[in-house]
Amino acid sequence: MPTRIPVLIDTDVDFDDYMAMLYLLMHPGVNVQGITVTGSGDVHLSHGVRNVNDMLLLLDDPAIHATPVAAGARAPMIYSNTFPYDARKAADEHYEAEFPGSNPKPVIRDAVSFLKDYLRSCRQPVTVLCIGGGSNWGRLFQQAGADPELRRCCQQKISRIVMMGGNLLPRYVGEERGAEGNIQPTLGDQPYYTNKVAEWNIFIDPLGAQYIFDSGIPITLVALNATQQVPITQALVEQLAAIDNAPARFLTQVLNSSTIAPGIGKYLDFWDPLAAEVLVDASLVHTERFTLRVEQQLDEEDDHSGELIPDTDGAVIEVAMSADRERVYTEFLKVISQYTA
Ligand SMILES: [Ca+2]
Repeated sequence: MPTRIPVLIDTDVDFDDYMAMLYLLMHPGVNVQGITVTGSGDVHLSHGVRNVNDMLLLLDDPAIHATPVAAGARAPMIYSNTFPYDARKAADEHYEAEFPGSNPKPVIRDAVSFLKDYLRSCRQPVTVLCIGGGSNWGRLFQQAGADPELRRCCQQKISRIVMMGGNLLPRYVGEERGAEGNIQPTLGDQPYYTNKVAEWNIFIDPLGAQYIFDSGIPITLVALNATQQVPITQALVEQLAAIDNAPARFLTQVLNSSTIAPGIGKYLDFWDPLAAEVLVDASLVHTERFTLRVEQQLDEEDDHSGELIPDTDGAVIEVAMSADRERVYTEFLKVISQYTA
């Protein structure tokens, strides 16, 4: 039997994080080694940790129930931007969807220490799925900057980071391939942030993202340029609803919740699950290599913080610019429907 890909997931436990996490936990070619939670993204930290632990019970496998879950950052590395209150409340309450029970296993209190211990002791290189912004891994790479042994360990033990985040603006890659930021559409008629150029994961913690970019580890960035080609459609929700297992029922409840359903077919993309699928099968997207830096300067009047800027001195990043939509849907449904514990 071929070896399964060892994966570490870092999540902010948004609705689409459940799609990504369950996809990887159910994938026969993947072995999830640990899940770190950030409280600087959508969910609040303690709720996020509890929700991930309880989500593990959806899978009928004691080994999966015991997957280590570690609590990470409570705040970004820079600034204090947050997701909207309503989005955070919905995430805390796991979109009104039901878990089978309460997972009693203890929570690991320090995600960065957990990750360092894991990397130092693991025998096989691991792939990192970063779907909650850069606040946890950014802090680890900040420490690695002052610790050559840790930096070497990271470079030897992490084969790739697949990160959902960012967008390359039309002014850099042309109107047809460009993607605008996604801060304003989420804020509706209360645009209390002026930023029109960034994507949420990078906007929340531009410094964390920059530390990840500068880690020296190969990075695939699953950007809005690719995810906007794969909307979450009503047809997909219906196909998911037709699958008879606990994870599919949970995901259907999430997508049908009053907090999510109005966005189906409109502004909700296959953000995090696309990144999870790309981790397993890179041919689902077309990537191009850019050298990029993350704009750090926050300007309250016309904010560009979190903008990805092509810069010859920047970090080399493989950016997903387009996606094979039909294959993305098909592959997702296949893994969810064919799961056996
Ligand atoms: Ca997320």
